[in-house]
Amino acid sequence: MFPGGVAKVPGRPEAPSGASARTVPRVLLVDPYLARADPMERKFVELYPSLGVLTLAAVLRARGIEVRVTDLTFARSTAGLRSDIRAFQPHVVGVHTKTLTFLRSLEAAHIAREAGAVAVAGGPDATTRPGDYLEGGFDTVGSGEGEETLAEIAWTVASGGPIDGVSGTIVGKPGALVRGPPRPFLKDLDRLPLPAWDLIDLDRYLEQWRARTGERRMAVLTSRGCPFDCSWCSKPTFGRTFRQQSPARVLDELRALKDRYRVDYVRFCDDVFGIQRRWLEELLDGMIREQLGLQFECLARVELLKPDLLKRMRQAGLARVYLGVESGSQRMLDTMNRGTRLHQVERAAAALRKEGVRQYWFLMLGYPGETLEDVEETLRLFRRFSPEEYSVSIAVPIPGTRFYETVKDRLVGTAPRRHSSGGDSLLYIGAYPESMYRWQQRRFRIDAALRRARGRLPGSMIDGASRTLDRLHERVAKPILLGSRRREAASGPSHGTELPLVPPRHPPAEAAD
Ligand code: B12
Ligand code: SF4
Repeated sequence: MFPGGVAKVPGRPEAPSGASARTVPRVLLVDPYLARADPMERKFVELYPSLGVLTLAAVLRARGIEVRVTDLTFARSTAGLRSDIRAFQPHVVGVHTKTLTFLRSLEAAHIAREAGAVAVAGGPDATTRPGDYLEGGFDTVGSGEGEETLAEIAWTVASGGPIDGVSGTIVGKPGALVRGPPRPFLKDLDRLPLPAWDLIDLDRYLEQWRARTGERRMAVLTSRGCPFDCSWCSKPTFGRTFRQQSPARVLDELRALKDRYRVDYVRFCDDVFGIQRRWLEELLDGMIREQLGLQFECLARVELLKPDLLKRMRQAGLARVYLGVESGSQRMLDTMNRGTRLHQVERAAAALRKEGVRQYWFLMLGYPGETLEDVEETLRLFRRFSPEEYSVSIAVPIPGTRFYETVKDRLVGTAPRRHSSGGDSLLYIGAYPESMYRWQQRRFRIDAALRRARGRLPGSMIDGASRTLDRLHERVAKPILLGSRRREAASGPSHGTELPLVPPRHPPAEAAD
């Protein structure tokens, strides 16, 4: 079992010299995401700094802890981490983890421990599978919401105390994990200081956005958690809780971004933005009243986007909405426990079009129970509304979700492209072979390209091409691909237990722009 106190970890140097009850802790926070390592991200760059890291840093600083951040996002390698640790001599190195960055997180732990620091993993991936991080070299995992936990770890380490037993931590190894007492969620998000934007090169992020889009874009979070319960969704950090900041606190943050960093476009990163209508109206009124002149985008649920509300959102600067449409089949929406009705999708899509707001649809293929007729319904819906942008991903079973539980005995092969963003492989034995889903993805792409040509080509030509594509699907592709399922069944696909890669919740796999 993990022995606890810093200096007792075998094979590691003593805690940084002079640690005592009065020592001010030094914490280095690391975001190990390296954009260059992800081909998908390189292609469709969607770069924002991690708000988790920036909020943790701000809270630690407010507690009198010395904090620095090593953000590898624009780095060429992890070399900078070594030099930062050498220069700062932190007591604690806290690493923000996502599935995508697993191996680089372990490397960071190794570098931290070599330098005598305590390596702490936190964030969505370490919270989901703490054992892998502990086995991979971390001293402890700060599970779930991290502000209080990391502050307590920092003070404990700096004073030479043992860290096993700190609330919210997990130590040990797979099969023998030892959890500290549970850490209650923060009650009042308004008490969080503004994110520590000054600790990273924020201008680098803003400038890459300006070069791409003409706007200085930044991410803002107004709430934590989501009360809905879609069966494929993983919510490792905040679960089904829902807490939000007051509209006044959000306005403070928007004003600060505008005044200090000349931000003119905001992405609200909430799981679902504007869950409570009155709250949203208050925020929108504030944005209009204060003439912030910001444009914004958000992820919303279709049933919340009533036409009158949308008008107000537009006035306040709404430029783009991400919609989890997922399927054009009501039966599939119900199977996913999505909680939305098709007529709500149609109403929201039509209202967005009317208001001139760009819509980005998330669509999902391959969810258990889906038939080819369901896919046709999704394609028909997609054709009717031709969203400006979209992604069609193949459903990814994420551990901890009901979807994963349904298919966990049928996981297949190994997750391809370990370092890419995922969502384009079938990771379990589904109703059809992976090639069928890939072909279906292509149909959506071709169709979207045809619709984009509207205005340049006669409508009849576009509709004709669509029909030809459908015939090609029915008469050629479908029989061949269904045949390949029979061949696969005969030869027996290889089973595996590799952890599936990331979920299909985010752009930008196939933006149709
Ligand atoms: C906004 C967002 C994005 C934005 C911005 C990303 C960014 N740089 O932060 C965009 C759209 C660019 C994006 C991209 C991706 N995202 Co994203 N994203 C989110 C989202 C919706 C909010 C993130 C956020 O700001 N949370 C709020 C902060 C406060 O929470 P937090 O980061 O989890 O941090 C808290 C705790 O985790 C903990 N903590 C965090 N770090 C540490 C470190 C230590 C040491 C400790 C003790 C604690 C601790 O304390 C923090 C404060 O309480 C989350 C879902 C969610 N609700 O969290 C998904 C989520 C983080 N994204 C996810 C994924 C998969 C991705 C992509 C890989 C998608 C893709 N296919 O391309 C990319 C990765 C890009 C990248 N740079 O890493 C997954 C991660 C799952 C996993 N196990 O890895 C999540 C959880 C969504 C989900 N349910 O699947 N994402
Ligand atoms: S998919 Fe969106 S709405 Fe559904 S549970 Fe997850 S975060 Fe909530």
